[in-house]
Amino acid sequence: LDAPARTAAADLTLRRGAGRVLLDNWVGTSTVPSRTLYPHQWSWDSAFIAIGLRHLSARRAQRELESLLGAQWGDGRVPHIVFNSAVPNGAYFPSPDFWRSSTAGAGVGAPVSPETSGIVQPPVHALAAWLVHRADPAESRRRGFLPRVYPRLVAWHRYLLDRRDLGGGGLAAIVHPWEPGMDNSPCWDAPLARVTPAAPGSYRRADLDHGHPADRPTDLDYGRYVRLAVDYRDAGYDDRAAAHPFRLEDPCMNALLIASELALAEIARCVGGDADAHEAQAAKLTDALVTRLWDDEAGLFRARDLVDDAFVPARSVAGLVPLLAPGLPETVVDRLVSTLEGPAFHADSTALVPSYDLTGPAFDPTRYWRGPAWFNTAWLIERGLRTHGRHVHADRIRAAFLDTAGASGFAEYVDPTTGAARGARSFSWTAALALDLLN
Ligand code: 9WN
Repeated sequence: LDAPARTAAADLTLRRGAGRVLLDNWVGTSTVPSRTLYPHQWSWDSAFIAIGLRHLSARRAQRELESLLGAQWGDGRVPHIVFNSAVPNGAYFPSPDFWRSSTAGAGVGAPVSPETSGIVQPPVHALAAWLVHRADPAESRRRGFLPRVYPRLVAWHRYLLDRRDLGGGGLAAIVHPWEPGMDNSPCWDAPLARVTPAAPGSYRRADLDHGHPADRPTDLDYGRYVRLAVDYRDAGYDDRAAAHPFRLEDPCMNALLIASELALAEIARCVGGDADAHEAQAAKLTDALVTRLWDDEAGLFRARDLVDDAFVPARSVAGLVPLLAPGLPETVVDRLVSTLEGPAFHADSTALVPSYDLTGPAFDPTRYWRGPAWFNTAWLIERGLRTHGRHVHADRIRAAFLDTAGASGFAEYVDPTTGAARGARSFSWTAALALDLLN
């Protein structure tokens, strides 16, 4: 099927709307994901935002990444949230007084300021830095952008490859459901069932001030998220000391690490680094990804639970994101494309990619990462399809993305069967990635 044609007028309206969202959500040195729900700086959001922002202002896009990397910890981790001290404590939960990074994380090099969370998110940053550089190489050189960010990005990847190789197989592990950026994915149901939830009265969910309860994770999920975060904090955020009762290898996280290692190779060529070493690392990661996470029977990558060394049963969009890796065997690419076109991930009505198997037992079209279609994963899959020359399919996803992003008011996510908006509106990465696809 060919993608439906979009008109120049529709593109112009979308471009203006997307630009407006990014201008409105800019707070001086970074962009909030949403003015209401997420009033601080988020790690992978900032990377996606920079990828769109580069088309409006390369300088701003550089600052977006620099401000995030400015909050990097001594052990190399890039925190998943960098808190804005001007925002009232109760505006988002968990807040700085929960994470206590500057004190609890001091042993592993958390900065004295700003306050941050103690966990991480997927490493889209080197890819973003390279794309930002390419948007305006002269401005990038003038500001010394690449030489400034390169050592930080290298340290960030080293953290993931060393401290987070909890399975010993060469992949980076996640230790909290907030880390893969897909908080309540059914992939985490079984591993989370082992976690005793924190007492309901011990914290207050600020997200429900803005988000509809049916669109957000449940209280039971939150109790478990809180328990895992408190225990990590109480172990000083030290990966050598923490028990990590929740530890998994996630395919999306590792696919992004591969794409970012390849971007680091490009950056290394500009700054006199060792490009070959980054390419070799990407090849090694690709092998490990296929060896450890490819499920040939299911036709997609799966998360591996390191507690029982087994695949989790749920099939999620994270298992399709490895299309981004250029070094995948062709047979794997063919299978991934078939899965993408099959009944589990192709919603005929909208051509959007759901976050979880449409035919799966946990499918819920409105609840967050349990079914809704998200724009960042669509952008990654679109890019992955192009990486492997599957342009017709990529065109279809691009068209569905652009139509739905505009019609939904740049929603955080949408019902994959109807395209109806869910979650926050004027959501930054939806606007940023729309802008990127328009360029
Ligand atoms: C927890 C900011 C973030 C995204 C995540 C998304 C959501 C936070 C939340 O919002 O997570 O980090 O409060 O639910 O799941 O991918 O980075 O947009």
